[in-house]
Amino acid sequence: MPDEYNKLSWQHLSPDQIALGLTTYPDKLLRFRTIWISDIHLGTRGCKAEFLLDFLKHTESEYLYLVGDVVDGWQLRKRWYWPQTHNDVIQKILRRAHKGARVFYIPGNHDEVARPFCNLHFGGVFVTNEIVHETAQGKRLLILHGDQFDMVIGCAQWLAHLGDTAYEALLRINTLLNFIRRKMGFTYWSLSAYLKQKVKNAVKRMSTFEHFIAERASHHNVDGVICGHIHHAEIRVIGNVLYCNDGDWVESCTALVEDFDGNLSLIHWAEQRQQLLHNARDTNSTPSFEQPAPLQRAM
Ligand SMILES: [Mn+2]
Repeated sequence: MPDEYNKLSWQHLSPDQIALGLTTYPDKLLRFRTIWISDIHLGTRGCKAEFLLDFLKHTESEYLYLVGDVVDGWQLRKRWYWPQTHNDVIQKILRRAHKGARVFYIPGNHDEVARPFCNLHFGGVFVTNEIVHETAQGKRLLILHGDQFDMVIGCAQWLAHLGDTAYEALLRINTLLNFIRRKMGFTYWSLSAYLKQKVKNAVKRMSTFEHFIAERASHHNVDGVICGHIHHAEIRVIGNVLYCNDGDWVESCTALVEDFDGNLSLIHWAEQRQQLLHNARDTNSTPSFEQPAPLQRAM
């Protein structure tokens, strides 16, 4: 069954197929010191809530950071879409906070309605615009959503996600287009060159975004920065700053995690799930980290 799950193109799974894949390894649990997730876009059809629920079911952490765009207020305002699974995601997160995990919520641009509630607690979830996390190695990481740097991104972002197949198809369309243009007496116009330029610009903008954020972090006297927003998971060093992006749960189903030694890594849940759970401990084994000490009562 695990192999079958791996072979499936998970973006086009039917609910039955999802159930098939996700019922494997019911008792396995991955433990981390910290988990960062963002760009969940609850309230949209694109949201991969089943995969996120599965991820939440099989993971545990002392700290959980929700790095923005958890709920897509823009889409919900246009058309109400709120299936049970989206409710379950919220419930699971709140339950974590209830069970003692330190949960932080950094609103993004799609859930900017939550921004006025910064510096307040809701059901054990602390809402904040920016926060610094200290890893087990003592590294200080600034966490923000990242839309503050939107002016450097522009609108042709989707072009950067075009795969090779799509690009090949465009080349063929271009040939056909110019055949017609020639017949009609027009001059050659390269659609592919035009789009290639657009893609190049989009990629350039993305890297400008990353550099902007890294720059910002270097002014904050921190070792690194963690953000979301551009739906592109990554860990890399820019200048003398560690740049981390936790990706999204619309396309890539990615999370950033910190282990108990303070090492950061990215998890591509759909691809790595089977392997990770195969190597994981059973749910019932002893926790690998100390629960926060209960409050001492003065005698
Ligand atoms: Mn965003």
